[in-house]
Amino acid sequence: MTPVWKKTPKPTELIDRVTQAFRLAFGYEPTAVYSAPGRVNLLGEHIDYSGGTVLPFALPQRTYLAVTPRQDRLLRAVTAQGDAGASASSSPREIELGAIAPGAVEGWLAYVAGVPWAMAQEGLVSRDELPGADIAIDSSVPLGAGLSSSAALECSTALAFDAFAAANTGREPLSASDTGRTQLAIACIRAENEIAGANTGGMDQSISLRAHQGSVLAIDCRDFSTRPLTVDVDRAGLALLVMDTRAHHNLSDGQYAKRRAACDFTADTLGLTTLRDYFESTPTLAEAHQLVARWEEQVTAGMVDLPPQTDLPTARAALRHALTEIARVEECLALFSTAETTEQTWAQLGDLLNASHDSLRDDYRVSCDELDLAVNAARAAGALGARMTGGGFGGSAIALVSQELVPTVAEAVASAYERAGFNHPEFLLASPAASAAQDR
Ligand code: GAF
Repeated sequence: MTPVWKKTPKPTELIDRVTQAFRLAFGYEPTAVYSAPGRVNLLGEHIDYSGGTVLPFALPQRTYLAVTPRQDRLLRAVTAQGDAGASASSSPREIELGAIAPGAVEGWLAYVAGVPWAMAQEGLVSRDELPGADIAIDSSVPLGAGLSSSAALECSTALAFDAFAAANTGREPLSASDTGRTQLAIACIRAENEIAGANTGGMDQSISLRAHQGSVLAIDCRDFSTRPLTVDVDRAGLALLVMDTRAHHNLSDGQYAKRRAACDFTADTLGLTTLRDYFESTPTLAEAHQLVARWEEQVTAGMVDLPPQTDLPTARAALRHALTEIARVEECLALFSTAETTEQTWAQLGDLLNASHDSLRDDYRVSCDELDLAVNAARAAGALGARMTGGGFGGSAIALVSQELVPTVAEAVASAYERAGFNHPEFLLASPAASAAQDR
């Protein structure tokens, strides 16, 4: 079975396309174009909301916004994409800035409208500093593929409204500094949680606004401090193959929120702010397993106040995933703490990716048949390691593969999908790209 490779239009093509879409929708020229990237997470899945460190990097695939601020407070937006699985809107959708509130906006417009609302709620702008806007959207980040198309839309919107507020007040845009970008990321998280209704952590917005070109970014989600990490797969003759299962994932259908609530609740019953705080020092896998055992003893001794209906095996498995994943990231950080990598470094990274997937599949239960098949077929065809990336329940998996094996692995995954009767998967090679920026 011949694998299908995703085609990513060049940035200049997308900038022209979104500019043209703006002209068609609104009948005049946009004043600026902004864009923000999607992401792949190398390791550290479903632990951002538990205060763990995550290891994402930005993709070259980006969401583009052509914009013009308005004289009034009306927001009008048109998109070439629409919601995952739905068709694009041909005529603009609109809402007054003053009407934006939790529950008031549905679908893709919530990811746009939520941002100026959240920027005002966070005190980053006063309500009067924000004008309405006309916006056209186009994107090369595949929707519903677990590559963070929602955050790319929020973060490009944040750059636009940040620039409007800066122009109106004469101050520097927040996007000019990493501290300002962190504040914008926090507003985007709030937009996603409160207006779009997806109770996600902060990984996706942080990487989209704060990525370092060429590096993985280690984000400590206790305080969103970051440090770039060199994971130079290319120099080692390796590649990171992204396998989009084309089984659409959706983070606002309740499954994601359930997992997060279980972690928040468990931390709470232990008197902790996040599960990361259960570790006494730098997390290790040995300590992660000891802590799970200690928790079980405490539960058995009645020292943890759990409601009677708590499903203990599920709660234990979720705790085990969170703690071991937090520790796996620390192992990965140690592996890449020196500039020199050996074959063994990459083999160990492969093992960490495999262990992460197995934990997400068996303990945390956020994988699905399509993701497991991609991971298994890639491993069997010679990948050093493979795992789902992002929220799961569909979306994409990644495989660490030697460059000469890429066609073989992609072919093996495509053939396995054909035999299973799944949608044809689509492939791309990922490399760390730049953060959100103004393009025109
Ligand atoms: C999604 C969420 F948006 C992130 O916050 C993160 O929890 C991820 O799933 C899982 O690691 O992308």
